[in-house]
Amino acid sequence: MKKILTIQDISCVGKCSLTTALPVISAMGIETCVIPTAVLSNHTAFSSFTFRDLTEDIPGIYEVWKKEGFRFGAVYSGYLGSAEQIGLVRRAWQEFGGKDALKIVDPAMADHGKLYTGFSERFVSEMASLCGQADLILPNLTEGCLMTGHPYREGGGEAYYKDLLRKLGDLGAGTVVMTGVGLQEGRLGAMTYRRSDGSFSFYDNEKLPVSFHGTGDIFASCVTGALALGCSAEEAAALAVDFTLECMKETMKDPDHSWYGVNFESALPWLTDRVRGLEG
Ligand code: PXL
Repeated sequence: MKKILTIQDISCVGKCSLTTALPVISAMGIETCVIPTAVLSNHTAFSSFTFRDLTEDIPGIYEVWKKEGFRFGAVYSGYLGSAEQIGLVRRAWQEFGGKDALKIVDPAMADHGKLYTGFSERFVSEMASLCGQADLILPNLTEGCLMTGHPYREGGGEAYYKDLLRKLGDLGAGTVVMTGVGLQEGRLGAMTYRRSDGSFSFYDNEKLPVSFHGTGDIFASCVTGALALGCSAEEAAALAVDFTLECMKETMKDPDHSWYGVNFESALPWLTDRVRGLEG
């Protein structure tokens, strides 16, 4: 069985970060080990929240894991609890990812043109440096612009996105996958850029006239799972676009759906079937 490590917060209510990554990646048949970066009562899009930073607990966990000799096929980091944790992600790569382990970073610090509560300019530049050392990064438009200085524009065309992804590649990351890219009316998808050969690929699907919190984490978890199963970045991005859409469709079936996260639970059987298809 494949085994990955994911490093992100646990928001007790809100369906994001670990409460998304664990079920989604597990449903793909992959053992999902975790380092919780912080414990929050709920994610920060609610009007109030508690936040316990777990930075101090992580080195102790690493010491035990070193003694136990744990190793992971991929390390996927998301929302971090402090700037110091950026260094702890690097340590996890070195200490628990063998030489072939994939380093996957979702910079998870901003959306809709602004930083999430609690993140600073300094954090952005340190995150850009972490992204520069990763094999694959999963920034959204806002994070991509903040890390490169690219002007933020919703609805920019193909040339705009290609420029942005090239700049993100120039940070040093091997592959850039950006979700939420719409190049045509009524369509939404993901653009992938490989720095090694300068190639781009784009996959889209139907765009629903709604937006839900937490879809970025659904997308990133699904990409991570697919990569761990041996898919290319392009295949992983396409599967994740389709799965994210499936989650949103399931959410919209319920007129009383919550605003804070999608109904991924009802879409997990769909994902499991698609993964079986990959193996077949
Ligand atoms: O979905 C990204 C995310 C993760 N973790 C926490 C958040 C957010 C977005 O708001 O607040 C705690």
